[in-house]
Amino acid sequence: MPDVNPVYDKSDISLEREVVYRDSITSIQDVVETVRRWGIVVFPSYIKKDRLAKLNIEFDNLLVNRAKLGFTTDEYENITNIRLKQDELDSTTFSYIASFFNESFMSDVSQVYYGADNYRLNGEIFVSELTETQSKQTKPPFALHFDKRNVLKFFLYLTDTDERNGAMRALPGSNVRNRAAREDAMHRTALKDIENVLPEPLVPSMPICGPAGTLFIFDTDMCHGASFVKPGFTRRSMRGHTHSHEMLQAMDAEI
Ligand SMILES: O=C(O)CCC(=O)C(=O)O
Ligand SMILES: [Fe+2]
Repeated sequence: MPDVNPVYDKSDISLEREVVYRDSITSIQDVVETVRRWGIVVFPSYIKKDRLAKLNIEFDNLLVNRAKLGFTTDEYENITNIRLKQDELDSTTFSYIASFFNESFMSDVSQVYYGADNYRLNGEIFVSELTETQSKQTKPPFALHFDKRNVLKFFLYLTDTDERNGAMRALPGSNVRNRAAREDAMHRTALKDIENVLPEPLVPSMPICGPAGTLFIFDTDMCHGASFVKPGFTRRSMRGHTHSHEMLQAMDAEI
């Protein structure tokens, strides 16, 4: 059983699009307040076509050359996930990725979210391609879950994304109670042993859909999980992982 009670109070959660989607970039305060309250904020078409095209070229370069580049790569269940370390990334060859994940918008958000000097901005960048999901998946990243190790994620879709090609599903508002449950579990259990998978369909969710260039910012205490990818479809994405120093220390202590 998960460490968290799967029955959420209706007044704590919302599946209304308007609650978390924004038509244009809003203030840092709105972003931080929305992520604190609902766990996620979504900016469809955050980046424009020309910049998106450059990011896609760098994405292809990473995928093709992944064996030579020296980063850890996970390949399973039709997922290819390259785990970039920002401080080891060649910022000349991959200049668009490096500058995207260093934007002042992201550091301004992180600074207010975690407090000045209490975070590492996008220390890891995961570059992922999902193709057809072969069989029923019952584990993260597909199963609805919260992350055992809490992170603020800057998640960018490089392809138009909906439920057919793996849109991330989310339960806005579930972060508040999950956070309490996770922090409580952290005191009793090793991080790796925290029970973090939620039962579906008892726990509902909404797909986070958007055109290529959509950015969403989410706190991984919110219930989330990828949709299955249908035959012939692909999802490409990149996400920056911004940890608090406290979480980085807890992760170091694990090793
Ligand atoms: O790929 C997805 O849609 C889910 C990813 C996930 O679980 C995460 O970023 O923590
Ligand atoms: Fe996750």
